[in-house]
Amino acid sequence: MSGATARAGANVALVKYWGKRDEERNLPAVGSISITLSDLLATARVGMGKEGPRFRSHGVPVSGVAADRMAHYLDWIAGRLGAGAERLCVDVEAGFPVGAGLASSAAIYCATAAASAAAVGASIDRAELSRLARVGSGSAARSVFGGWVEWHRGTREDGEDSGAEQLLPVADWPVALVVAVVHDGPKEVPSRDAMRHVSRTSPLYDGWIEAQEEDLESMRSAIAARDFGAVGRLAEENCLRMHATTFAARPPVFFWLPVTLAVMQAVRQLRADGCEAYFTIDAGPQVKVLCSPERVDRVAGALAGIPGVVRVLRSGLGSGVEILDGSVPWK
Ligand code: 2P0
Repeated sequence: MSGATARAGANVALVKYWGKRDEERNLPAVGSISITLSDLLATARVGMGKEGPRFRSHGVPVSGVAADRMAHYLDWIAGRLGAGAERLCVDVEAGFPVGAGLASSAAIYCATAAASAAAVGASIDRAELSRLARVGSGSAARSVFGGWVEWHRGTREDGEDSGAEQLLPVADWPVALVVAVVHDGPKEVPSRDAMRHVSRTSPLYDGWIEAQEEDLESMRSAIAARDFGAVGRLAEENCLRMHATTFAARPPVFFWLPVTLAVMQAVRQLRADGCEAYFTIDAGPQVKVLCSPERVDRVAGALAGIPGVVRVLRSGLGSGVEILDGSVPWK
């Protein structure tokens, strides 16, 4: 059986993707800007076979909605890559909690897209790969690239202008991220469902869309200027605005736990004490804290001491998806 293996890192958005303009093609209602991580990695091995489960995790068959979603995607990408007759299957391994608000779907779908392209011998570049990964999970479009990344909203109906590009490679500005894991289980509401519900029912959603372009512009400038304080402040504001849309939904969606707020307060206290660090939170209760590599130990130590913090993860910035083995014209 021929096949290929790819590895991708999760990414964390500093200006968030929240809402879609097309659910089938995963076209976002807004652009977003993220950093790709080096230490929260997922590996996907894609093979071809007439029988057997389409989706395994660490060798164990996955069932239910997640399996149906992956099978649908594998059929779609095989068709797009001109290998429609092939029945693709995938085995993924994530080195961090899945479905817990740690962007596992970004890493998994990005690695699956890259391994699929390599397995069928498709000759595509990273920009094309980003658009293919996007259809699996929107945020996967960003994990194709390393360092600092922007995913463009695009305006075309076919989505051909909605992919990611690199703003800065890792070496140009290597920041660090500390994750306070405050809840170990799967999250209550998948982000896909929450996004749909919020965009349909929250009276604050229109304001979110309206403010996004300015945040994107300010974030691009802050990154270009390597202005850490501006990046951090914008990231916190954008995150809080996204969560405000969820609180205002009918019925409301709460991703936070009490300890989520305790971590946010600890980050503000660190700043008051002269340790520059900024938080962001995605569709779950975990808090991700941006700081410089020199401050990781101090930040991690402070977060680990907060009652209710289960674990602290540390990561640098990664260099984007890579093929580990397979016969690959993929570049
Ligand atoms: C982000 N999130 O920009 C935002 C912030 C969650 C909060 O991207 O439906 O799993 O697969 O496109 O990519 C999570 O959404 O959603 C996400 P789908 P995805 O990181």
